[in-house]
Amino acid sequence: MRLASPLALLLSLLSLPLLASCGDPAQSADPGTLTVRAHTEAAAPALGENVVLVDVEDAEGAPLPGAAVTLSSWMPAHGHGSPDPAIVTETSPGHYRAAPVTLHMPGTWEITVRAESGAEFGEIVLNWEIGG
Ligand SMILES: [Cu+2]
Repeated sequence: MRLASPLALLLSLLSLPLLASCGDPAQSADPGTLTVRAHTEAAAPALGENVVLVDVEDAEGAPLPGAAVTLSSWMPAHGHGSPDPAIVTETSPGHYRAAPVTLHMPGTWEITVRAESGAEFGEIVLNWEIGG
C-alpha cells in the first residue's frame, strides 16, 4: 500500500499528456465527405517546429491525390496562431506533408487540417497539449 499510491499518481500524471497528444478530432458542424487524418512525423507534437503528415481519402476510402490541403495552428487561450505558415506538399498520392508547424509556446493548440477537392472537402480539428 505504501508504493501503490505514489505509483498510481505517477501513472495518472503520465497519462495526461499521452491522452492529450492523441488529438481526438473535435466535433465540427460539417466535417465534409473526405476523410482527413493527421499526425506528427515525430512520436508526439513538441514545442517548436513540427512536421505533420496528412492522409486524405475520398468518400469510398481511397487515397485522394491532388487535394488542396491546408493546416492552421491556433492557441485559443491566447488568440494567436503560428508565426510561420505551414507549407503543404504531396509526398505520394493521397499523402501530404505540412511543415513547419511551429508551436512556439507551451499550452493548448488547435490544429485545423482541411482538404478540398472539387466540391468536396474534409476537415478535422486536433487539440494538442504542448509542454514546456
Ligand atoms: Cu500562446
